Amino acid sequence: MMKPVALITGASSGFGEASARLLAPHYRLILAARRLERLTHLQEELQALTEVYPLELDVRHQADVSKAIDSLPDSFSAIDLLINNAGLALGLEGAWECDLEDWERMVDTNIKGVLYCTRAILPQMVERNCGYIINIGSIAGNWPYAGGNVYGATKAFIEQFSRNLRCDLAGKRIRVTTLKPGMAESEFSLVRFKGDEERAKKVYEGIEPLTPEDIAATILYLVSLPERINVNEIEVMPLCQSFGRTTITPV
Ligand code: NDP
Ligand code: 8X3
Repeated sequence: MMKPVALITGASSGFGEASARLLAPHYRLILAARRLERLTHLQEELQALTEVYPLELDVRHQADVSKAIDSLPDSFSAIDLLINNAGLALGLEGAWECDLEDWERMVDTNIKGVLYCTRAILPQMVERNCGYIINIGSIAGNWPYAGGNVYGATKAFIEQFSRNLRCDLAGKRIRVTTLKPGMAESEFSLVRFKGDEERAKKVYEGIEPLTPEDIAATILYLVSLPERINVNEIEVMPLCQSFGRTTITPV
């Protein structure tokens, strides 16, 4: 029997790349991101394990997303698992001083990108009455922190969108999960701090953050569960991370 097909957005780095490696024995893979060269390297690495289709895609562009999904080769056109993982945080400044373009990029990628991919793929899942969508949220969608302003809000959107998807999909054999990771070391901070390697490294100094492989293992766990189980939300932190008290600051 042919292996099912998984589409992973943001597969050129971090969680997406690690998930491609762990899912390769179980799925044929469509690996999407803007950096095609990285995807083709991953294809070479994984080709002994599975068929890989590298897809150069910017999830912010609806027409491109829709065209890419419509033009998949026949053997990849029925998608069983969609991992909406592509995303980013930009900056950590207060809301009054941060760059409006950063806010727009986060909304375009973390919200609109997820909407475009989901809307392009969901009809065929509904038609076949099977499928699984894993949306990568964040603890930042639950727990506010200074400088998390729009990033955290985009991830809160993901959580509620996923819940509402479940309502729309009631009675269908399509599962939806929000996976909410805590601090994990990937290219996330390098992107957030716009290439400032030193600042990015400092985020993880002296602590043991999650690794991309930890999140990939959580995804493998989710997809291994019997189809009758829908995990609505799963929040994962490194042991060193916990909750802060609310702050009281003299004004
Ligand atoms: P990385 O920066 O390592 O990976 C991000 C991935 O997203 C890259 O493959 C990048 O590929 C892709 N991407 C970014 N913008 C676009 C775009 N416009 N179109 C297509 N692909 C895009 O970060 P992580 O692996 O850590 O992040 C993955 C997800 O997990 C994100 O949604 C992030 O918000 C979330 N997250 C991360 C946490 C962390 O602490 N690391 C914690 C909680 C959630 P390319 O640049 O090639 O397009
Ligand atoms: C990434 C986790 O806490 O850096 O989503 O925002 S955090």
